[in-house]
Amino acid sequence: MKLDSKIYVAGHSGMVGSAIVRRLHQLGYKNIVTKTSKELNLIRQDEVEKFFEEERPEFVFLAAAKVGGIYANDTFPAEFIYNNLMIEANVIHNAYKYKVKKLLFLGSSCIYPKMAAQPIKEEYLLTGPLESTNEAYAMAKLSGIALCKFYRKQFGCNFISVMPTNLYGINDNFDLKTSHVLPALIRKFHEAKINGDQQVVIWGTGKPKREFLFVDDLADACVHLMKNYNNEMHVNVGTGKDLEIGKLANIIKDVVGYDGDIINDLTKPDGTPRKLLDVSLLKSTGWTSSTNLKEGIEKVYHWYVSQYHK
Ligand code: GFB
Repeated sequence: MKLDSKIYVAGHSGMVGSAIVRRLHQLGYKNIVTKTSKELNLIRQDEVEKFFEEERPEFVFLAAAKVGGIYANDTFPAEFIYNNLMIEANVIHNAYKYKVKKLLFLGSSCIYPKMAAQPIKEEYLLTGPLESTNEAYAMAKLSGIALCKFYRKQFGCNFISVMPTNLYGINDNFDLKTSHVLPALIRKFHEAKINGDQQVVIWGTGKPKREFLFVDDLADACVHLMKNYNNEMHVNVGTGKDLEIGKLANIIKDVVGYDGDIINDLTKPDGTPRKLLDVSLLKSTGWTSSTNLKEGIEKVYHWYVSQYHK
C-alpha cells in the first residue's frame, strides 16, 4: 500500500472506521475514499456495484457494520444478521469483481464459542456453540470470515480477516440501550455525578471478564496487517489482558470522580463469561497494543465531556 494508493474505508463515520481514517492520515496516505450511508447504502447490491465500478479502489478496509452492546444484539437479532450479511456480501464480492488488491475485513471476538478455552486461539473457531445474546451478529461475522477465505481459495483474492476484542474510543455510541458497557458506564457515572445521584446501576453480576482495546490501537494494527499480513487465517487483535466488569466500573468511577454506590441489576444478562484473545499470531507479525486501559478511558472521558453539551 503506497501513500498515493486509492484506499476505500467502508464505515468511516463509525468508531472503528473513523480511527482507521485518522491513522491513515497521520501516516501520510493521501487518496482515501469515503462515502456516507446516504451517498452509498452498502445494503443495496446495485449501489455497491456502481461505486466499485466508478471508484476502483485498490485497497479496502471493511469497517462498516451494524454493531451494538449485549442488549441491542439480543433484542434486534434479525437486523444484526441481515445488515451485516448484506454489507459483507456486497463489498467482498465487488472487491473481487473490480480487482481490489487487498481487503481487510473486521469481525469480532464474539465469533468464538461461548465456552472456548482461554485465552482464545484463532483455531478455536467453530469448535462449540455460540453465546446466545450475540448469535445473530456472530453468524454474520463468521460468514464474513468465510467469504474472505473462499474468495481467496477460488479466485486467489488477498482478503484478510481481523478479529478485534471489545473496543472503545472516540466516536463510540453512548446510547444506554444500544451501547457497549464501557461507554455506557462513562455516561452513567458522569450523569450520576452531575445529578448528585446516590447510586449507579450496572447490568448483570459484574463477574464476566472482558478485554478492552483502544480503537486507535486497533486502527494501527489494521494498517500494520494490511501492509504485512497475507494469510488465510483470521488474526486476533487485543491486549492480552482482561478484567471483571465490576473492576472496570470502579476504574471508570475513579476517572469520572463519582463517589456514590454501584448496584447490580441482576435482571440483565451477563453474556459470555470470558473472551480473552490469544494474541500470539499478531505478536509474531511484530505488533502489540500500546494504550493502557486507564489512560484510554481518561482520553475517552475527556472527549465525552467535550461533546456532552453539544
Ligand atoms: O459491552 P457489552 O454490551 O457486550 O456487555 P458483550 C459486556 C458486559 O457488561 C455484560 C455488562 O456482562 C453486560 O451485562 N454491563 C454492565 C453492561 N453494565 C452495562 C451497561 O450499562 N451496558 C452494557 N451494554 N453492558 C457484545 C456483543 O457483547 O460485545 C457483540 O453482543 C460484540 O456481538 C461486542 O461482540 C464486542 O461483550 O457482552
